[in-house]
Amino acid sequence: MEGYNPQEYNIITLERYVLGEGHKSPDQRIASREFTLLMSSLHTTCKVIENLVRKARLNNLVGVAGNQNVQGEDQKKLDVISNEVMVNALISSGQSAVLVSEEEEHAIIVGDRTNSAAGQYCIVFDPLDGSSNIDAGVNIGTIFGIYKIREGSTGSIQDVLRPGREMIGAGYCMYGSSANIVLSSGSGVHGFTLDNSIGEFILTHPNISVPARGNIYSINEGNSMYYHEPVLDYLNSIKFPEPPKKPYSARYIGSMVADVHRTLLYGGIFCYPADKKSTKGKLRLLYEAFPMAFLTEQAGGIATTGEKRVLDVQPTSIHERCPIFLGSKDDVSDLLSFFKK
Ligand code: AHM
Ligand code: MG
Repeated sequence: MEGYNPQEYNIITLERYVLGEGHKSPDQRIASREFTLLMSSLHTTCKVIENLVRKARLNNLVGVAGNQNVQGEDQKKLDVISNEVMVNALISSGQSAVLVSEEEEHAIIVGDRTNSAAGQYCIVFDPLDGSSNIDAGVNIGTIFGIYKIREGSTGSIQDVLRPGREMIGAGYCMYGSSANIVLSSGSGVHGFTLDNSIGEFILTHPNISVPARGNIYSINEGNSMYYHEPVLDYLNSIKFPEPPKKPYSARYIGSMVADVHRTLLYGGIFCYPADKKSTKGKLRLLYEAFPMAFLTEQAGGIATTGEKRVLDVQPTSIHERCPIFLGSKDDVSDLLSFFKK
């Protein structure tokens, strides 16, 4: 048939992708009906949150909720509602054992709350990251990481106080000009775009690979007066390079999801360092740094604290913070050379 390309009609939805991956995988932790159900509840959650975000201004969902979270930060109405949506969806999926949310002071042990058998997965998440950008309609996102419950456990905080390298999957959904889910269950990183007309996430970015070198740096330079020497020296090296090298461009949105998304696609480096004011940095280890480090490594990049691989950090509490530098292999290696001096 003229003008007919069968490939154009071979649409891979997120559901189909997860089912296919499960069937292919020798890894029993993801090759199961249970994992598929969990992923399905996660991506439905993202659709619900995306809908709330799009209509926030119209439905009077902008502004603060009047509470603070455990970090002492003002919660926005959308932070609170997104958390509610996500906790409910994950509990009712029947697949979760432990939930850790940025918006919940304590870990939720699902078996205790529901009096029913818990599932096998522990999900750590930031339901709506980039709170300072919500009211301006700038890109924000949901971040999640997944651990399989430890052998013999029925769900306890120890199931999530584990290094990020033990995660079996991680991802984020960015609510921007389109909604994009980017995820990995340990075999590369794949991106899906929501087609609102059919209500499905469609595979649009298979096998995302972060370029080995970029020309963009992303950091809140307003904090420069607090930075330690290695970070200052590195920044100088990319802003005032020896000719014929050209200086790097600065891009900083202030939503980790959006800044990391750009870094994965275009390359370069994203940084939230520890400094003289924030001695452990700002970003949370379990549900911000680990998932993004997992994705970066799966895409062929590096994620470091400056001292060690992010995924090797041993968490001691669920809301702890961690410095992070992630992105292109060559760019992050250059940064690390300043830490070694
Ligand atoms: P949040 O979880 O309260 O939204 O804070 C996390 C956000 C990240 O998305 C972003 O990378 C960072 O905070 C920006 O912080 P700053 O405004 O200090 O640059
Ligand atoms: Mg956050």
